[in-house]
Amino acid sequence: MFCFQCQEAAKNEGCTVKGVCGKTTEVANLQDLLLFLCKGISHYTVPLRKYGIEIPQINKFITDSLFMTITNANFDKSRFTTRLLMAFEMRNAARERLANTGTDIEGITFDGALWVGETEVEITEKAFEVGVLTTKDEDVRSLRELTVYGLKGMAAYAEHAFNLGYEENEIFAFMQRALVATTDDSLSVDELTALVLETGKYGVQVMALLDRANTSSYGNPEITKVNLGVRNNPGILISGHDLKDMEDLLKQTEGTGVDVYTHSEMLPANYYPAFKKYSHFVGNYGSSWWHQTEDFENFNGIILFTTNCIVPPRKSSTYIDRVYTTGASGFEGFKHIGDRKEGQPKDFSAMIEHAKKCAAPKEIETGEIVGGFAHNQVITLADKVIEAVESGAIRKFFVMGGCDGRMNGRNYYTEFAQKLPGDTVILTAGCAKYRYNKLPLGEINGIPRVLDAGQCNDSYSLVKIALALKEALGLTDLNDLPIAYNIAWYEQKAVIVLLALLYLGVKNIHLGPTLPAFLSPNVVNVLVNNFGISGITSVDEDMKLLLETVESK
Ligand code: SF4
Ligand code: SF3
Repeated sequence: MFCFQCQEAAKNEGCTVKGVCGKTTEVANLQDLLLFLCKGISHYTVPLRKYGIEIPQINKFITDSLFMTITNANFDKSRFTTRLLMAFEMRNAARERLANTGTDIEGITFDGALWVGETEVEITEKAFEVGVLTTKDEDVRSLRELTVYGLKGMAAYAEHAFNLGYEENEIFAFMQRALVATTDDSLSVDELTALVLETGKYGVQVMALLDRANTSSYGNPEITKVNLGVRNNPGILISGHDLKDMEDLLKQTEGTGVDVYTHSEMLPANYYPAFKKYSHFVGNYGSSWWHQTEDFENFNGIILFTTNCIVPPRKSSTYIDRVYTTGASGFEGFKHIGDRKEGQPKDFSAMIEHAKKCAAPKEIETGEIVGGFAHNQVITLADKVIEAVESGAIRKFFVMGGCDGRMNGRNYYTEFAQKLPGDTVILTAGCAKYRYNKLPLGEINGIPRVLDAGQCNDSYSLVKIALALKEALGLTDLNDLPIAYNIAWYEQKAVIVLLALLYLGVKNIHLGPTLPAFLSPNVVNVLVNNFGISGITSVDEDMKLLLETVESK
């Protein structure tokens, strides 16, 4: 195996024996092969579109498959094996459709469009031939992988939107066209760089789509005090990003005596009017994803993963039989809840019965946190915010969204938030917020100093807020706003968020805690020269630099 797609890549170079995340060599190889076959299928679906032929099952299959290979989403070998077999079927169907158009399919020679393997040995051997390192030129490899990781993030967001009945063929078409482009040896470095930026363009489009899907289905997030304490009933702790699962779960648990709590990235579900109305929806329990081993022990009840991030449990963990996965997530040893049947809600009944037999959660903290500052809510507060900026009460905004992770160096973000002067405001989205969202950072004229817009995909909200501020302050360039970007990344959804920001022309982003291992030195140079991207240094140095950049404006 070789994998360097996330911030935990071993030695910041790549995992070669077993993933730091816990992914086994076997699963890593199966994921490589699945991606290879998705590229192969796309070699047929891209030309099919020239005939106006769209195959919805394939669009869904490729989207789900990309999503399943995101860091910490799915560790279950059998799910990938089944998918490889499905991939062969999908590919055959697409090939046949293309042949029926009269196209000469013999001209399609990409190996992933042709290869069929049946035995485990064949699969294992093939995986060595199709992984990341088969692209020898490190710059080409870097740009190809940057694109693929962006596509994985895009796929995750497209999937959540799809679950709510929102989809755009243009996004599926781009994903497949870009997959094919990553197999094209004739593309120059400049062309691949353009592809990376185009990925960012579709990143904006998919986040806008998901925002529409979420807000049309559940209302606009509103300022909410989220309870951190517990009640005395058995509970279900729901984690991940999928709001449709949240809806189905709340409906099915109503009146059963089972309470619902959010964990990690599901916290923003508390901000939606459609969910807030349920009296058995108690609040948020615990912290960001990597604290789960401890949080799940303490919770005592059922845990439901709707997406990443899963931490493989220790052998001694007592919660293993209380965990369920659904959607793209999976882990051998956890129970999996299958997809919804056409037009029906997902069936959580067995899990709810199981929950009834569990003890109530142990209280690990009390109090509240405030969130719900997505674009619609902030824009209704616009006058107050603009007045604070114009009077100097707010000197600067710091976008500190993104991911959280286990690395010790991430204390940087807590310290940074603590040391920020009192006339600055943090704008956040994603699980990075857990590094500072429980600190007593106070308010400015009634505006909290940490404004949480929601999940990582709600970074789109932060962009909408920035655009509205630009307009209100009569500026022409987003980069003239008093906003600094100090973003933390971990997995591939952060990659699509980053590419979306670059596409929108945001400059001088600080990215940490380390720069991605998949960026070659030359690609880093392109990002530095064209976008002013830089890594983080020390809290004090970065603070000085980022505060100065504003003052000079
Ligand atoms: Fe390593 Fe990250 Fe890949 Fe897991 S996802 S194998 S930690 S680089
Ligand atoms: Fe977090 Fe996994 Fe990235 Fe969605 S839940 S931001 S790390």
